[in-house]
Amino acid sequence: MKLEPDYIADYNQSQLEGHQRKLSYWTQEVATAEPIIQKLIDFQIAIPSWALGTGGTRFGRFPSGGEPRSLEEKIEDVGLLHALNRTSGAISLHIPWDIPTDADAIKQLAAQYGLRFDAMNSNTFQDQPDQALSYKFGSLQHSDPAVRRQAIEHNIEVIKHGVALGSDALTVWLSDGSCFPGQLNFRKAFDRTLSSLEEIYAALPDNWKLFVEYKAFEPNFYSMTVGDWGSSFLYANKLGPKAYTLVDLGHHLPNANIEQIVAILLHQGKLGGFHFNDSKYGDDDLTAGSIKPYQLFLIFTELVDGMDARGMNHAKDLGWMIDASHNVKDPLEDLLQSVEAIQLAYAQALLVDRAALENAREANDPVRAQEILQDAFRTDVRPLVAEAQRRAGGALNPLALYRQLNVRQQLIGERGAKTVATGL
Ligand code: RM4
Ligand code: MN
Ligand code: MN
Repeated sequence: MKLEPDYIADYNQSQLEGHQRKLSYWTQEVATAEPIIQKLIDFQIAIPSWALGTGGTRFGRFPSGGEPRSLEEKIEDVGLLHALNRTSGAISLHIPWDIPTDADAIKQLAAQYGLRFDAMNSNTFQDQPDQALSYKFGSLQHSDPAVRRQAIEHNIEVIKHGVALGSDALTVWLSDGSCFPGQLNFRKAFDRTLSSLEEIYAALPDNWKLFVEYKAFEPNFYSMTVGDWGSSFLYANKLGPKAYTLVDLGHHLPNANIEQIVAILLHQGKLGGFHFNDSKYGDDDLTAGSIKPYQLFLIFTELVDGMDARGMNHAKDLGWMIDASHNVKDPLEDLLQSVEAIQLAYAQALLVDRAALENAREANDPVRAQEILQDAFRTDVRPLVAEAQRRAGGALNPLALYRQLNVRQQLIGERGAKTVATGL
């Protein structure tokens, strides 16, 4: 399904008066409104190819139809999101779930929707039907060099697919670890993983980055070989300047101070990418901002501050991606909500009075510091986000228009009620 530009223009026209009323406060009263709108226009968040279908748990999955049946249809779905919000201009592929058979054709199709290819993701956490050796006891850490070789070769294959598509990063998330005390020699697992990663690193093109993603638990529940930001940072440092840590919000132990982790990684020049989602308990992969919006804001406050301190480009110098699962929501609606939550947190972080905050800190005034942060967090920045989307050619309210157009019903009509997308 392709959105006719008229739909968006007509919809925006119908909402314009109310929107302009809310926006006028900003344009008249807030000096930073224009630069914030521009930053929002530039900011793009990649959509993972595995998040376009219905997710599930090990107990069940409840698809509601119209899921994309192929990579082409996944690109079409991301194109649809991007047409609505003009903020989802990239897609991230997981191999082998989404192998492009004709890379040129896929690249062209994506370009028609204004999409580029974000980081490529390898998969050595599942066994594939045609695979010679099993990853049951790990991949890059495995005791058998032949298994490690197979996993290394897979990652190199993923890089090649990415090169053909114009991507420039590889994300390695490993499920390697152990389920029981005594099962694994931690030192050997570390050394083997490092030397496997070194071989993958050596295969990276010059302009590529390697993102080492960490996760505290699951599917291994006693130890994870890349279990926390410290381990990831260690691997990234040992690998070299093209290697970075990737933070996935759901991959920490409960109550971890993620904003502090982000601040230190950025300060050390080793934060490379970000996976957005939200959680109450573990790697719940819920809609970004649905559970802890204040935490998301605090993280963005550190991101903006840390990137500015290093003179980084907010839109381009870190890899931004959503990594969520949609168990009871329409996946496309869920993604629209996540993107919006990220935009809102970003806009609020841009509003923080940095100079005043720094003064409060130097004066050891926690009351004032809290006031400054919460002043930004409690500001309704939705008119700024809507205006950025409108100026970029998107809808003032992407989710409302999605519903008004009955997109899911149309997709079910085109693709059927029982289609199943590849992914988790
Ligand atoms: C993992 C991790 C990875 C993602 C897989 C599907 O928990 O978040 O980034 O590729 O799930
Ligand atoms: Mn992730
Ligand atoms: Mn995850």
